[in-house]
Amino acid sequence: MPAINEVVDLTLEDGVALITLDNPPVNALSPKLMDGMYDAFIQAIGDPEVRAILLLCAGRTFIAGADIKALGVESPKVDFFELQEKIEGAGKPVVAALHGTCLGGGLEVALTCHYRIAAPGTKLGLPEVNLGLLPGGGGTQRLPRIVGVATALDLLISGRQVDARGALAVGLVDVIADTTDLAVAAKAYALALLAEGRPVKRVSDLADRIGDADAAVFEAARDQAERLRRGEEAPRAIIRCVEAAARGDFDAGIAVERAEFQKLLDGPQSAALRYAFFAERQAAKVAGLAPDVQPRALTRVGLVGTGAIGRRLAVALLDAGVETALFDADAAALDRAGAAIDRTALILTGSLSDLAACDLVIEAVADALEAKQAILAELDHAAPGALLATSTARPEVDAIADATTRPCAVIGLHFLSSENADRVLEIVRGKVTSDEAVATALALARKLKRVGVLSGSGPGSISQRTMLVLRQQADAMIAQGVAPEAIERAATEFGFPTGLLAARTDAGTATRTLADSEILDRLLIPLINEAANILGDGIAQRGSDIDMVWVHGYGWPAWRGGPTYHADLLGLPSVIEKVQSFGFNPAPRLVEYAAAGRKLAG
Ligand code: T1G
Repeated sequence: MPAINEVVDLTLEDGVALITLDNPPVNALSPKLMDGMYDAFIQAIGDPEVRAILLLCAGRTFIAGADIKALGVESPKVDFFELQEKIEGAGKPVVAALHGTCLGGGLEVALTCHYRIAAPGTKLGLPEVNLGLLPGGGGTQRLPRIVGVATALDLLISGRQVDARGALAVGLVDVIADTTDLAVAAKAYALALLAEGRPVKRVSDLADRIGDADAAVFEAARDQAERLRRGEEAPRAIIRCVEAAARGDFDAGIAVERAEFQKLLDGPQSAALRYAFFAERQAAKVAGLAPDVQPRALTRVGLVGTGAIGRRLAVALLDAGVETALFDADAAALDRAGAAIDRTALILTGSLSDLAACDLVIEAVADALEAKQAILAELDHAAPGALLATSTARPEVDAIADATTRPCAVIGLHFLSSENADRVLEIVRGKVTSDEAVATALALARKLKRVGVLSGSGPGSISQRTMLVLRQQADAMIAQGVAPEAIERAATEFGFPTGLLAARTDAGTATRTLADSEILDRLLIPLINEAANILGDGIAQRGSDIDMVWVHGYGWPAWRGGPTYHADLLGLPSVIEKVQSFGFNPAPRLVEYAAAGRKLAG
């Protein structure tokens, strides 16, 4: 049998048609992949030699979802539902062989197959809600029919993944492969199904699990949506789709799902969340890094300082599987930290020389320049082969690096950890910090499941300069008689988590009332202007990096993209007018991009 196209192959072995997809890096459902799948299924279904069909993927994972870049931009010749009807309607068993992360449209395709076999370690999920969407390929109708309404709502609203065993337990997969070669196991499974004369099993025909929901289940789902995703539209749309599924008419449910999906796809929240998806990944791309630079292995990391940051870091590193040594000269403090961290793998030491074997040593001592310079100078000698990092939130990375004989080996690691969002690691590059140190810091971010964002050191990092402006604006309004609670309310209405500005308690009585929109302008417009200054100063590589610091460091609602994304939505000329109305000088980058019609987010 010939290859169908460059991403879909069709072969025949012992009466089993193998449809193999190969669309790196994650076998995303691009239009070409979908068109190729459709042609392959037409051929395999129509071929009398073919007694069963196997759908499997080459590379690191089964289909990880629709091609997010193509959504709303490029459509396949064949409608996704037409492809699904072809698969599910096949008169011969269709088996999906799953591995890696079977997500979104990938799981929806798998659910239209009649049987599913998964390699151990496979993860499955419908994470569309993270993109401001819902499973637009029948997922809201088929998932409840397998796992029941309550479990389906939880999976759809949280967007979480289940592992192969969990999927087996709830019926999402039928069997877990017991060999490392999934294709061999899947083919054997298909042949066994034929030998046993097992019928085709259509998920859309299942009905006994969707009757198990009463109004309380949907009410609980609405509460979960409000708690987990305040202000987001997708969770409520998902609930409406699952309510349609619970009514039992599959085709009517699909019609509801299609309409709700399109509305979300056309809406502003999904556009922002898809922007944020790629912005997160773009941040890890550092221009100018030597192409052959290798990060350190991060086998063992040393920590100096047993305060809150040191303890939090020790736990994060140990949980990421990194051998961790914690130093404090004060034995009692070390014991207290050891007891609080309570991880047997943690190495506690009172001698800096024990850190000599570390790839990286991070100082997390009190936030005073002299103390940081002193400890880095000692580490310079105690751990001569290690990269050195200062966890300062202050703009003195260069001054700290100069306390050592090898400033190129020194980098700043700012673990933004507000209680609202702590998924960003701001990597502050000193004037002479080496590419190796930057690459290692990015690798550390990945290991700690944080978004690594590179910031120059200058008069302040991305987070320091922008947060400072925001606080100054809040303080100025309070000084003019605006109630702190009013500022807090406007910020939370916008979507910030509560406590962002930690309203000051020493404010006098409120004598001035401003509309929420005015408060927001006074908070956000100067912040945007400072972001444009940061870009102009070369402290941030791109606007979307600044957005990631705010979304994952301070809880800017991801469904609003971030400061520079927001500026583009407002329109840069309008932003400039407001900047001037507040008495600020518009950043040159803002003026330049407005004149050129360019996007600040980049
Ligand atoms: N579309 C396009 N590109 C994607 C992609 C996708 N779905 N997923 C990943 N990539 C790119 C990513 O940008 C990066 O590119 C590279 O692949 C590696 O990704 C109809 C509408 C699969 C768990 O939401 O969760 O299906 O930077 O760095 O850490 O109902 O990617 O190398 O150029 O993240 O190993 C639903 C999203 C889509 C899954 C792998 N699916 N992806 O994580 O690698 S909507 C998702 C992920 C949908 C249907 C609906 C993760 C991953 P580059 P990576 P990773």
